[in-house]
This record gives sequence, structure tokens and C-alpha cells, in this order.
Amino acid sequence: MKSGPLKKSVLMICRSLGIPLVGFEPVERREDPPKDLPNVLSPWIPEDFWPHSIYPETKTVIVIGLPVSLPVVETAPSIYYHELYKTVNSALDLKAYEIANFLIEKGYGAIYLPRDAYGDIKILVENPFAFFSHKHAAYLAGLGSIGQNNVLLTPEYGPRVRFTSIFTTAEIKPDPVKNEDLCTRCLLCVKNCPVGAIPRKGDFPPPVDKKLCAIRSSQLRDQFRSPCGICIKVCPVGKDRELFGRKNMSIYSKDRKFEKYHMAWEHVRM
Ligand code: B12
Ligand code: SF4
Ligand code: SF4
Repeated sequence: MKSGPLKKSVLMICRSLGIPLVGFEPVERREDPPKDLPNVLSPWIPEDFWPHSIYPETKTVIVIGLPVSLPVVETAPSIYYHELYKTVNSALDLKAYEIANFLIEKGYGAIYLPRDAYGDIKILVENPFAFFSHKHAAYLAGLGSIGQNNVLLTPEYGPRVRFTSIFTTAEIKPDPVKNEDLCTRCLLCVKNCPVGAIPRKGDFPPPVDKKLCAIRSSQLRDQFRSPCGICIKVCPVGKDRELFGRKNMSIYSKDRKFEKYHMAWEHVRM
């Protein structure tokens, strides 16, 4: 099948699976990054994390994204966000597996990748890496730019979206990269991080203190309230804020001017 019609049919499958964000990254972008990328990544993505280091025949990475609903993330850390996180994770894995099978039926090599790929948060405390980075794949597939909080910001959901990827041998028409830097540098993520893991100054995007963040997540996991997620809840970027009526960022401030929200979040956290 030609690249254009194949892309259309992958997009149709994604639509039927209820996937709102889909991007196509040609693997050449790892070696020869587009000049108009919105961020300068220094160092560049290590070669061990390139698709050809995992499945050498890969020609295209298909990245899919599912949102985490803002009013649920607002309760974080909580058992509610913990459950949503697990639900979205399972949905991502299952949908990616189905897309890979669709491509195989069409006669192409294809493998799904798990959305995370680490055994346990305790392992991330010592070695905070999985074997592939979906954030970078989404970035190179044109889904958004990287923010001060070091995760991918999308126009649709800001950072409140989780990703996974499918590798395929099919050459599919790539999506252009987004050249707009979506981060407003409001520093709300920096100010609200409870363990000070996000640097205020220096390189952009900054190197987050992975250990501090992973230790916090590990402590929350022992209470069934992981992950932390505060740096994605307080980010003003994303059209989801309009949809949920959450444009006013002072609802999160500790002076509790917006008592009804604080009461709701506390009720859920009980
Ligand atoms: C490990 C991990 C963590 C660790 C480490 C976080 C981190 N910043 O790397 C911990 C537990 C702390 C964590 C926390 C969170 N995570 Co997390 N995490 C992952 C995971 C499983 C793997 C990431 C990975 O291995 N990347 C590969 C490396 C190469 O990427 P990198 O570290 O960014 O690499 C750069 C630099 O570090 C540097 N570099 C690389 N190697 C080396 C070595 C040296 C020596 C040096 C100096 C530099 C360097 O070069 C790279 C390019 O510049 C991914 C899922 C996945 N498989 O992609 C989710 C993922 C990144 N997490 C996600 C999220 C949402 C979170 C949290 C918000 C928690 C939550 N779910 O609510 C927090 C946010 C923390 C933050 N502000 O960054 C999402 C991000 C979605 C998005 N919109 O971008 C992902 C993609 C999960 C998913 N499937 O959607 N996470
Ligand atoms: S997830 Fe929590 S601890 Fe980790 S960087 Fe974000 S706000 Fe800080
Ligand atoms: S909270 Fe502000 S500084 Fe942090 S990533 Fe979002 S827009 Fe950028």
C-alpha cells in the first residue's frame, strides 16, 4: 500500500479506537533532526534510545496519546489519579498492540511498545530510564514542545497526556514538527514541585532531579497515591483548561479563594 492511503487507514483505526492524538515520526529525524524543532535538546537523545537500536528495521514510529482528565489530575496525589493513571496505561498498551496487529495484517512488520517499560518505581529511583522514550518520539512526531517541567506540552491537553509508540517497517508520510515553543515560562511547575526537583534557571528544558521525583513517587506508591503529577496539574497550557472551565490558575493557590474546589479535592483524597 502507498504511504498516503496507509496513513489514512492507520488514522481511521486510531479514530475507531478513540485515540485523540496521533503522530508519525520518520526514523531519519534521530540522525538528522529538523532545523525548526521548538527546543534545543542538549545532549541529544542517546543512540541507544533510537528506534533502530531496538528494532533495526523500523522506518516509522507511530505515537499515540491519551489524555488524563484535568479535574482528576487536580486531586493528585490521590487514589483517584492513581486509578486513572493505571486505566490510561492499560488503554495505551492495548490500543498500541491492536494498531501493530493491524499493520501486520496489511503485510508490514510492526511492534507495539509498552507505555513505560520498567518493573517498579523502586527500580527507577536507582536507574530512572526505560528502554525507549515516548516523550521524545511524540516530540519528533510533531505533537508538541518540551516544557520547563521537562514533559511534552501539547496544544490540546498541555502536559496532561500520556503516550506510547508503535514501530513499523512501513514508510508512512511523516507529520511536520511543531515549531512553536508552548511553554510560557510561568514557573508554576517549579514553584509547586513539593521536592524542588525542577530547576528554575539554567538550561531549557532543565534537567529535572529524577531521583528526588522518583523517591517522592515511590513514597506515594506505598500509599496507593502515586504518581505525584503536580507539575502537570498546575501547567496553564492546553485547551482542556477551557473545556473544564479551569482558566483561572489562582484556583490552586494556597489562600483557598476558590474553596469549593479545595473541598472537592480534599474529599477525594480522604
Ligand atoms: C523514567 C521515567 C520517569 C522518572 C524520570 C523522569 C525523567 N524526567 O526522565 C520519574 C519517576 C522521575 C518520572 C516522573 C514523571 N513522569 Co515519567 N517516565 C519515565 C519513563 C518510564 C522513561 C523515561 C526515559 O527513560 N527516557 C529516556 C531518556 C533518554 O530521556 P531523558 O532522560 O529525558 O533524556 C534526556 C536527558 O536526560 C539527556 N540524557 C540522557 N542520558 C543521559 C545521561 C547523562 C549522563 C546525562 C548528563 C544526560 C543524559 O539526554 C536526553 C535528551 O536531552 C517514561 C515512559 C517512557 N518509556 O517513555 C515516563 C514519562 C516520561 N513520564 C511521564 C510523566 C507524565 C511523569 C510525571 C508527570 C508523573 C506523572 N505521571 O504524573 C513525572 C514528571 C517528572 C518530570 N518533571 O520530568 C510521561 C510524560 C508524558 C508527556 N506529556 O511528556 C511519560 C512519557 C510516560 C508516558 N507513557 O506517557 N518519570
Ligand atoms: S511529579 Fe511531582 S515531584 Fe516530580 S517533578 Fe513533578 S511536581 Fe516535582
Ligand atoms: S507550568 Fe509554566 S513553566 Fe511549567 S511547563 Fe507549564 S507553562 Fe512552562
